[in-house]
Amino acid sequence: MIALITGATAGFGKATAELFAKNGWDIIICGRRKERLASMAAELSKKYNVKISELSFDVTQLDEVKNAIASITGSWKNIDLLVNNAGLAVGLSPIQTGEIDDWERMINTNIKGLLYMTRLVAPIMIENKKGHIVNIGSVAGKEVYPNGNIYCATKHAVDALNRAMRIDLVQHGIKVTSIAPGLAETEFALVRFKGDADRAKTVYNGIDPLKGEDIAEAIYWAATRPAHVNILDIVLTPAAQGNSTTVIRK
Ligand code: NDP
Ligand code: 8X3
Repeated sequence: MIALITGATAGFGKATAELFAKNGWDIIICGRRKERLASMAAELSKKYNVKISELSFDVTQLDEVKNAIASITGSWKNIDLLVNNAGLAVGLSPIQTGEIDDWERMINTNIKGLLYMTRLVAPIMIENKKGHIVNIGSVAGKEVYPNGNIYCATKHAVDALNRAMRIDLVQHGIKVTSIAPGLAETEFALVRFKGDADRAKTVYNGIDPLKGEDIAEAIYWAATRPAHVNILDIVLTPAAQGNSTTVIRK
C-alpha cells in the first residue's frame, strides 16, 4: 500500500508517516524542508523496512506541484491514499487589521494547495480505479472564533471541498474523508505566531492537547476500513475542549 502525505515534515503529517510506515505502508513524504524529508526517509525506511520516497515542493506553486507529481513513476503511481494535510494559520487578528499577506498565505496553502494536489493526484487514482483522499480540516471549518476569520474561512472551504469532491469521485470508487481536529500541539501555533514560542505555548496552557499521534490514528483507522465502508468526517478535540471558545484550563 502507498500513501502520499503532504506536510510530512512536522506535526500531523510526520506522525501519520510514522504510523503508516510502522504498519508496512510505503510512503511518499512531501514538504518544503528537504533536510527533514531526507532524515525522515532514512529513519523510517531503516526502522520499518518500508520504501520512502521524498518530494520537496511548495504546494502553493502550481508548477512545483505539477513537476513533483509528474516525477512519480513506476509502481509509486499506485497511490492508495492521498493525505491533504499541508496547511497553516498565520496571525490571529480582527478582520479590520489583519495582514493581507497572512491571508494570502493561508488561502494559497490551505485552499489552493489542497486543490492543486487533488487535481493532479485524483486522475492517477481514477486511472488506477482505486484511491482514498483524506482532507485535514479543523474545528475551525465547523465554527468560527474571534480573530480566526480567514483561517476559519479556509477550513470551511476545505469542509465544502471535502463534500464536493466526494460526490465527484464516488463514481470512480474513490473514497473521501475529512479529519477535523481541535487544539493539537504541533508547530502550528509557532507558525501562527511567526516564531514567538512564548505566545505559542499559551495556546496549550493548562490543557492536555491532542498530539500528532492522535490525528495519525484517526487517519489510519479511516484508511483501513473494509472496502465497502467510507468514513465521511471525523471531528476530534482534546477532552478539555467543548468548542473553539470553550476550553477548560487547569
Ligand atoms: P505543523 O506546522 O506542525 O505542520 C505543517 C506542515 O505543513 C509542515 O510539514 C509544513 O512543511 C507543511 N506546509 C506548510 N506550508 C506548506 C507549503 N506551502 N508547501 C508544502 N508544505 C507546507 O502543523 P500541523 O501538523 O498542526 O498542521 C497540519 C494540518 O492540520 C494543517 O492543515 C492545519 O491547518 C491542520 N490543523 C491543525 C490543528 C492544530 O491545532 N495543530 C488543528 C486542526 C487542523 P514545510 O514547512 O516543510 O513545507
Ligand atoms: C487548528 C485548531 O482551534 O486553532 O485548526 O483553529 S484552531
